Order: sequence, then C-alpha cells, then structure tokens
Amino acid sequence: MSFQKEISNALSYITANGYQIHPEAFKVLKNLNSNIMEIIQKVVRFKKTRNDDNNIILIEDIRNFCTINISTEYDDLTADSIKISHNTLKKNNEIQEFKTIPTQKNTINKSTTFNESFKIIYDSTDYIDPEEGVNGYISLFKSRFSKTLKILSSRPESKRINKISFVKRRIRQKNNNYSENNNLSSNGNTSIIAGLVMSKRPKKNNIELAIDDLTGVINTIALNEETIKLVSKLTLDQMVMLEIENKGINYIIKNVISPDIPDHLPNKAKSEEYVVLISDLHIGSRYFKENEFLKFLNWLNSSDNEIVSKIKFLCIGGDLIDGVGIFPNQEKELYDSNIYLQMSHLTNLLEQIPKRIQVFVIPGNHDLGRRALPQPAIPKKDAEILYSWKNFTMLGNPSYIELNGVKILMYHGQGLDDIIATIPGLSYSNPAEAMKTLLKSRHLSPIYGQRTPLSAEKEDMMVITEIPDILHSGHVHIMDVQNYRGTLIVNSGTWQDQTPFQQTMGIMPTPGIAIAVNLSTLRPFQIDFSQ
Ligand code: D5M
Ligand code: FE
Ligand code: ZN
Repeated sequence: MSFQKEISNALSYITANGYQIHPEAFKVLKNLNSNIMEIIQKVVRFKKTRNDDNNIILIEDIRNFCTINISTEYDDLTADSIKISHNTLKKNNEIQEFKTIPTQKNTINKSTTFNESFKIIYDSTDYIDPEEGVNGYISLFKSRFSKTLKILSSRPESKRINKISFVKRRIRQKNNNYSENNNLSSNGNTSIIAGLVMSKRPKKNNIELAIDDLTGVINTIALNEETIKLVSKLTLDQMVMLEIENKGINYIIKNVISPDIPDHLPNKAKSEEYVVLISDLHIGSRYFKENEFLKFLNWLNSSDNEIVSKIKFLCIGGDLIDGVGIFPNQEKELYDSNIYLQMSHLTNLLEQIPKRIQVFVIPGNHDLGRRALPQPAIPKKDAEILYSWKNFTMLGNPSYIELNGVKILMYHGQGLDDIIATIPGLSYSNPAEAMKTLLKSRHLSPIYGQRTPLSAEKEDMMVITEIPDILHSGHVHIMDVQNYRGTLIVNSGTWQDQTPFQQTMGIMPTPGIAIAVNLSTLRPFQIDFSQ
C-alpha cells in the first residue's frame, strides 16, 4: 500500500470512529514511516476503553503507542546488530514543543512535563495490547528476549553471543569429525549463549539448566560451587547469558552473567524535598488499621513539622482496598463487602491528603480492574473522584515516574511470591532481598505459569529497561529498605494487621509505617504510626 493511501486510510478510520486529529499530531503521524494504521487503531481503541471524552487525537496519544520499537527478528545476535528504531518523539525539544499545544480537558497525559517537578515516564496502562491464544505468549517471550538482549548488549561478553542452534550444530559436526578420526571428543573452546531459563533442576552435586533462545534449547550443567551458587539464584523464565564449554555430551557452565543493573550513581534532586512511599491499605478488611492511617493523614497535615512541609510527593503502591472475591472465604474478613463502599471509604480518607502533595496511585492484586500483570490503572468509572483531583495521577502497575529528576519504578510486587517460593535463601521477612532478584533479572515478574498471572501482551512491559533510582513495591506487607548498586529498594509494608492467611504462612506484617525519602540524598526515613 502506498504511503499516501495508508495515511488516507488512517484518517478515514479516525473520522469513522468519531475522532479528529490535531494538526500537530497529524504531522507526527506522517513522519512515522510505518505502522500508521496499526498505531491509529491502538490510539482509538485506547481512547474508547478509557472513556476519554476528548475526541481529538493529540501528539501525546500517538506517543503512547510508539516509543521504542525493538525488532523481534532474531537474525543476527551480535550486540551492534540489535535493531532499535529510537522514537524521534522522545527528543527533549519535541517535549518543549508539546507544551505549546492547547491543553483541553483530559488531555494532559503521559510523558508530558506537567510542571518542572514531575514526569510520567512510562505508564503500562498505555501499552496494554494483549494477543489472543498461544501466539500471545510467543510475542511476550520474544519481546522479553529482545528487550533483555538489548540490556545484555552493553556487556563485553555479548560480542561473542552465538545462537544455540549454531553452537549445537558446530559441536555435532566437531564430534562427528572426531569419531570419524577415531578420536575422543576434545575440550572445545567456550561459547557464549543468551536465552531464557526454561528449567532449573537441582541435583545432588550439580544443577541442570535448560536455556532457550528462540533458535533452540540447550541443556547445560553447573558443576562447581561458584557456578552452582550463581545458577541457584536465577529465576525460571529470566534472561541470562552463559559461558559454556562442551565436554563430551555435556555443556558445562563456566560463567553466569545476569542482565543485572550496573553499579551506578543515582539521580538526585537539587533541593531537599521528600517523597512518601506507602502501600497495601486494604480498606474494607477487618484488619485495616484505620487509626494508624488516620494518624498518618494527621501527620501529613501537620504544619509545624519541618520534614512534612518538604513532602512534595506521595506514592501509593497498590492494594488500596481489600476488594471482594480475591481469595476463598474473604467475606468473613471484610467489614464492608461492597467494593463501591470500600472505594468510597478510600476516597474519604485520601481526601485528607493535602492538595499541595502530588499523589501517584498504582493498583495491586486486591484493587479493581484486571488481575493479570501488567495491570491498567484502576478504572476511571470506579474511581471518578480520585481521577477528578488535580493532585492525583492514576497509573498502571508497573509505572515509571520521575520526581525532581529522581526516577521511581512503582510496582505492586505480585511476582515476589514466586521469587520467594523458588529461590533458595529468600523469605517473606526480607522482601528487599527478593526485590534485588528483580533488578538482577531485569524483570518484575519473570516466572510464568505459577502464582502470578501474566497477560499475553505483545510487549513485555515487566522488563526493567531503565535503571530506577528507587524501586518501590509493597504486597509482602513487610517494610524493608536496602541499597543495591546505587538503587534504593523500598518495600513500603502495609496498613493491615496480620490476616489468618498470613498467620498460616508465618508472615509477620509490619503495619503502620510510612517511608519518606529525601530526594536530594536518597536517604530513607521510617515514620512509625503503630505506637
Ligand atoms: O498479600 C499479602 C501477603 O500474602 C503477602 O505477604 C504475600 C502473601 N501472599 C498473597 N498471595 C499469596 C500466594 N498466592 N502465595 C503465597 N503468598 C501469598 P496480599 O496481596 O495483600 O493479599
Ligand atoms: Fe497487600
Ligand atoms: Zn498484594
């Protein structure tokens, strides 16, 4: 189809669906070169599902659907050849230009600089685009593979990556040659492969690891203490780079290279300002600690406290309400078994947050909306009042925000259940240690098919593509803070007392604590309201 024809089809599609396109957005569309119709269809679908009552398509609407487009083709694995078409829209000057667009109702949206102090870098709500059936999961894993391969490409070892099919073929040929010459297989040179962990089988004196890189699966084995330790810390379905050596029929692991985050200096704000991190209120549960939460709200409203006057931001990391039907026999644990009453109780409490504080909200597994990760923002129809407050930004889980230059990755933390259950040495009592595994694997919920439902998205939004300065999660209900290679890891605990389920699991929650982080130093402070 000619380019003109494609543009003309896209315009027809827009008008047929009752929308118009802003002239600036039209210019951008014309510069996109490809996939114009696909992007427009996504934009329209997204505006419809969000009940966006502004019927003009703006640059920001388009931007939501065409950031970085990594080729999922797997033709050539050298680092330099990973194909990335950076979105030209991401240039700063275009963001400046963006500001001049007249802002209509409901149009101030993602990726826009709202004011000097905060930005929404990435809201998974905007990218949710599941694919039906088994193809969906193929797309998801291809996307995970290529996004993480791009991360690994900064490692010098990546220059030597070979496709698994190639490694196996080469070794087969070599072994055939040797047997023809009546020779035994020799110790070949080492190869580097990169792929997703398909299985991990701990044996008495070793661990077997199967790796899949979309060209084939290879069975490898860790034999010495050092490699066994490294392999035991890998999660299923995460991306990893291995140096392997062929010996007879075995591929012995010589080195394990996780995508990981590098040791780095985090971004810091220029002046002393604070963000407060909380999560897991569980309003509606009999175990919700309302008195403690009211003390917290009172504290936020106190005028004579030096730190409080410097609090500019509040992040709420999901599980705002307890919900209904989340687990069997939940009704017995609810004081309010109507989600709308739970939401209204939530609204009454959150209304007490001073309006000068910017609040960012993501959902958790107890909130309204879909259960599978990534979760879109709590639906507007269920939280109209929260959406109407100017200081509230409702985001998906996960989301990436920037507060005075400090990048915060907000993620409720569902995937931690699977990490804690499967990695030796981890426990619910130190969730920050488990969150470290997320940074090492560069994935927020790597394990597929166990406790954490993952949606078959075309793009794997759970890959940690950008290094956060702060990783904020909840879900585990235990407050924990740790610094890992320059990133501040915070699990913000809960406002719910121990539930019968947690009692059977041996989980001792730490309710009633808020974490405040000084954005100019990244120093965390605990404020305990449980006393
Ligand atoms: O999770 C509250 C706590 O219960 C948290 O520590 C995780 C734990 N939890 C929740 N679901 C599971 C499953 N399926 N297995 C193991 N542990 C779990 P919340 O999301 O607030 O109910
Ligand atoms: Fe929770
Ligand atoms: Zn939760």
